[in-house]
Amino acid sequence: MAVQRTFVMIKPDGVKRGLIGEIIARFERKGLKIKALKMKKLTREEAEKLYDIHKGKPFFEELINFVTSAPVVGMVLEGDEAVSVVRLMIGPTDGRKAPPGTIRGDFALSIGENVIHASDSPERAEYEIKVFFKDDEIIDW
Ligand code: IDP
Repeated sequence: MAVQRTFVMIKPDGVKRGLIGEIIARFERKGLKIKALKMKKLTREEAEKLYDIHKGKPFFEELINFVTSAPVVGMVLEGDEAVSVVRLMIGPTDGRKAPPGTIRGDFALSIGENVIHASDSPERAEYEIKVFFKDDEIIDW
């Protein structure tokens, strides 16, 4: 058993469409533990840090404009193999190709505005958690 932490962020489209509760409920029902939870409006600097690996790609500007356009909700989830479990639950990037039953499969119809972000490795999770949360916002329980 490998207990991991992962970073999840409900993107502006998910917040604006009123999907916060629906999405959090899925993670709670799965048995993942919420160790931190916060709504915030990302600054451009924070968004660029969060998505630093995509700098230079054709969609980078569009992505930064999108994730800074309205509030997002970030969370730290903990559980056995949390990184891969959450990636399975959110589905592939393109909402049009994501299978029904996944979050993107059920709620997204776009590759850019795809409702949710989740870290793709434990190392990336630790980096992204630090961009979004201060140490004392993560609760040990
Ligand atoms: P992921 O969110 O499934 O990990 P990544 O390839 O890491 O997907 O891309 C990060 C985010 O960048 C995506 O979730 C999406 O919002 C945006 N994105 C990725 N590819 C495209 C694209 O081709 N056009 C527009 N936006 C894109």
